[in-house]
Amino acid sequence: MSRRAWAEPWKIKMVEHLRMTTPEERRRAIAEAGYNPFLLPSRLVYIDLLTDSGTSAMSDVQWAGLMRGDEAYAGSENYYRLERAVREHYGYKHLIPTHQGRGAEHLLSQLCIREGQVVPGNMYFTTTKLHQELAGGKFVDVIVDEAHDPENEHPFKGNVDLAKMQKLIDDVGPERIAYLSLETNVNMAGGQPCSLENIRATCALCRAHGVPVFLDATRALENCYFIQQREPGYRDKTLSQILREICDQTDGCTFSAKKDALVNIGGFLAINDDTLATRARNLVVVYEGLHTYGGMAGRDMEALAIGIEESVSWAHQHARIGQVEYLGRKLLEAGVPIVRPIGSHGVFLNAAAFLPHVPRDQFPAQSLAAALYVDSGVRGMERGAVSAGRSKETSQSLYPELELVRLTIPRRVYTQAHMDVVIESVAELHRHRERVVGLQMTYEPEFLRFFQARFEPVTGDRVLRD
Ligand code: PLI
Repeated sequence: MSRRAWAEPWKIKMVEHLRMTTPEERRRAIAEAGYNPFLLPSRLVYIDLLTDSGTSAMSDVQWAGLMRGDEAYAGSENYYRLERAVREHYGYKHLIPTHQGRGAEHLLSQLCIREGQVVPGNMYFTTTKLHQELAGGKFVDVIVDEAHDPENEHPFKGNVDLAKMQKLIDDVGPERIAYLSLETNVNMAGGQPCSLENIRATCALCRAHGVPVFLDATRALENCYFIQQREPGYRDKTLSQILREICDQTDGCTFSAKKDALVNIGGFLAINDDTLATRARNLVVVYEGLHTYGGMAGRDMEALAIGIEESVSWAHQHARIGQVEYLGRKLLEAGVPIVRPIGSHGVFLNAAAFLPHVPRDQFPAQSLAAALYVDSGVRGMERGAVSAGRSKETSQSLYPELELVRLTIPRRVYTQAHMDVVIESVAELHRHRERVVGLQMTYEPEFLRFFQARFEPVTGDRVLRD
């Protein structure tokens, strides 16, 4: 333990004013939003912990980079700068830019999945799984069992269960497996990392059977920080070195630049295989844009290239993950049930344990997120049964073991005092948890229902009783 306190390796140059709201305004707003925080106007949100996606504060260097945008339709200078940054830090040979992560997922799924194939992964992610299904694939979960247990303190809950992966290969045959979709710092498990030992063993197993491995590198650097902190042998390595060790095991990656890379929009597909890259460059022009911008402006690519350089900084990740740990530790001290170990990009409230009086089919996590907004204007996100959606085969609603509210921390945006406000509100709600009322769904969209579904309280007209 260091003897001295530490702080963020930056200072604030510009501020954005927040609007305070009254409880009455918030009650009205959440009712109008169908008790879905995604449908709230952000001007009515005080502390916005909906997501860490696209919500980072860019640095002065990134803002200056926007002025160097070369807005050429073809062959923008910023594309080549981005290509160099991706090659240096992620190591892949070919870069195909996309407008954001799901654009890359779409391309990869269309290129590599054939009807009837299975796509194993270390827990599902909403958009990733949907694109796999739309391409005719079937997602199969091969994450370790510990990931499904919010109390389990395993340091690498993102790991692939090698026995599950081997069994899948034996059961369906390697030719029916499109690829392994390997997510670093598994979002839906609570921001839980994979160990390099496990990544190496998993990739070796796949290689031995000719199964390609594509990384979801969206939060790979946060994963690298955990490896550096927790895995023997990595203390003296840089995050960039660890990142290369991970990427070098794999055939390519999809990437949402809106997280690790500290920009508000962007993404890419990066691959090593020349033939696949040619096919990807052909497909990207159909859905995203020319292969040297893929939906991003030149200035976006410049900010992203700089963001990648900034994201490999240990001091940055130490402060970013340190802030999440601060929030998590204080909530644990207040007796609030959260996913442990504390993850990298947010603190995940265990809504099933938080609200034992709300049955699963009344969406405890959705109810808790709505009640938290009413209490303090803090916006979190449901990550439970609503997010899981329905089974592709049976159309029945899925009830994953994890029923969570994610309090996601944007990078370089909020202060420790903001975290204290969140802690007070969550702790107070927990002390008076019987006030929270369950919800029923009144509108369900066909795809990714959590974004736009609407709800109403099962009794009375309030999600948070007085
Ligand atoms: O939101 P996109 O399309 O840039 O990226 C999709 C995406 C892919 N993989 C992972 C692990 C994600 O977390 C992810 C997006 N996550 C969001 C929007 C989030 O709030 O976590």
